Amino acid sequence: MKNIVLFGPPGSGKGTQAEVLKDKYNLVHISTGDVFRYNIKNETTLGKLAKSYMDNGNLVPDEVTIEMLKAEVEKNIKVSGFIFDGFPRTVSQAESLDTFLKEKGENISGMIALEVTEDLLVERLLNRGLTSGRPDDQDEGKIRNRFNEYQTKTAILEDYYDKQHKYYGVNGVGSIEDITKRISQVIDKL
Ligand code: B4P
Repeated sequence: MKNIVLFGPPGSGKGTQAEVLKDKYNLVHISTGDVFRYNIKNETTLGKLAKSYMDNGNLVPDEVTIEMLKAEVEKNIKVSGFIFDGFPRTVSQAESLDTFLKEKGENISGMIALEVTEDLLVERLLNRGLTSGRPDDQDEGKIRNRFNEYQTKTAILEDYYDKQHKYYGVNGVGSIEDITKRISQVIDKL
């Protein structure tokens, strides 16, 4: 199996690229952000809990997110691999994912990190906020808080995967097609 962690700060294009790559490589795309938003829309217990965190640009607590991720993987047995988009976002999530995959005789093939400057990210997210209806995209203060969460809890995961020789940085600025090509050059070698 090819199991890819698609990584990067908020708005770096993880979701955008995962949508293209899942078809190209026949992988199952799991976006924790999308699963949370689905639950919020349907007003489930999980959705009600996640909403207060997400609307303010905070991370949803690990214990909730990890269990949800495992359930999403279990729904898809006998596939050729996964693209994890927006997961892991903390060391605890990364460790849980490694343990969980190991129990299944699997592992992470590589982490592909999209690199984009913060000013461009703010511009992309505010732009999406004009049409997405997402409260976390409409307010620059909340967007900056998402970056703060990323810097304090998530960015460290680059070291986590680098130590396992699984870190691949990719320039995330340019056309969507060009970025897909850059990512594909990495995936093809995994
Ligand atoms: P997510 O839904 O994961 O998403 P994101 O960080 O907003 O964005 P992504 O990088 O996927 O960007 P996208 O392609 O959409 O997270 C939202 C929230 O969910 C978190 O803040 C947190 O509260 C919660 N959450 C999710 N996972 C969690 C976890 N594991 N633990 C705890 N909490 C969790 O692109 C953004 C915009 O840029 C789009 O408008 C797109 O069209 C545009 N764009 C993309 N590529 C472009 C390009 N090349 N050029 C120009 N524009 C581009």
